[in-house]
Amino acid sequence: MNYQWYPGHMTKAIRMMQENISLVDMIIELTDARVPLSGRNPDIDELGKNKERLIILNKADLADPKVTAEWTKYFEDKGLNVMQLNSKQGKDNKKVLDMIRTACAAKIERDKKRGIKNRPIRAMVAGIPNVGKSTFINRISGKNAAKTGNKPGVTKGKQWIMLGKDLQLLDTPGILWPKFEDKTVGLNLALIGSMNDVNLDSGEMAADLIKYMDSFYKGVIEEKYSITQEQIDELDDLDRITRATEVLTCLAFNRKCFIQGGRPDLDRASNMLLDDFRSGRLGLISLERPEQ
Ligand SMILES: Nc1nc2c(ncn2[C@@H]2O[C@H](COP(=O)(O)OP(=O)(O)O)[C@@H](O)[C@H]2O)c(=O)[nH]1
Ligand SMILES: [Mg+2]
Repeated sequence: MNYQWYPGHMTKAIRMMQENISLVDMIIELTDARVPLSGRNPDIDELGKNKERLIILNKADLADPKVTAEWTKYFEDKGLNVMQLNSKQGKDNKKVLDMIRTACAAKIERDKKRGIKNRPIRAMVAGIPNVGKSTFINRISGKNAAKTGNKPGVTKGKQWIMLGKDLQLLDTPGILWPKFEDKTVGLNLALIGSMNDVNLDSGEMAADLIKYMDSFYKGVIEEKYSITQEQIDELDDLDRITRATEVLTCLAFNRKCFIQGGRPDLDRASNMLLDDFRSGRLGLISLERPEQ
């Protein structure tokens, strides 16, 4: 599969990031709780050295809570401030503000020693497209200050959002680019719906998802689509078809997805499965685990 991220975009994104980072004391980095590593660009470690850091495992409402707890420990062990969040809900605003102040505690102390008083902490939100940067900024600022949507915002100029009298947030998030060196990164981002679906093979993606589910969430798909062992046994030619086709065929039958001639519509079945996964209808599922 091919993912599009043009060098020109990347250069522009880096320049914007460098420019914005120089304005702030800290970086609030959002990643997707379902794919915390695929969903972040480790270059932020270099770009943001000398800055205070807070990692937010966003969309935690869609991730497997047990795995999210493991990730929290993983980042804590690296000495980073980390918390999980559902930005759509925004009920943890106070916790976020507390975490920001914790992350900046050492800096506030340094300021004090130098006799600098009441200088607000300046923060910037950063992350790859679709992790929820705009949604987060909207919720934390308590008003519709930043645009949400599936495209990076187009805000011009630098504006600061006041979060209490000691915190300022840059209204323009820093856009990072995914790091596609590992093949699974692209796949993971495609599965969570962060890549444009055009050019992506939904059958291939569904097969990968089924394989992953078989390993880590055994029986969940069969249960969700009422697929029985008898149903699978009834398929002729069983030794020629793969496990994914088997599952998708049953899913197509159970959901009455047929193409002309009454054959199962595996395309529609694949898309249905991907859709159900992305919207959380398969349950709370994480695609990456720290021990992997
Ligand atoms: N379920 C869930 N969806 C979220 C959360 N945060 C953002 N979203 C959704 O993710 C999509 C991308 O969000 P957006 O803020 O535009 O991402 P950005 O590209 O990083 O600015 C939108 O459809 C949001 O509604 C979250 O915590 N939970
Ligand atoms: Mg945005």
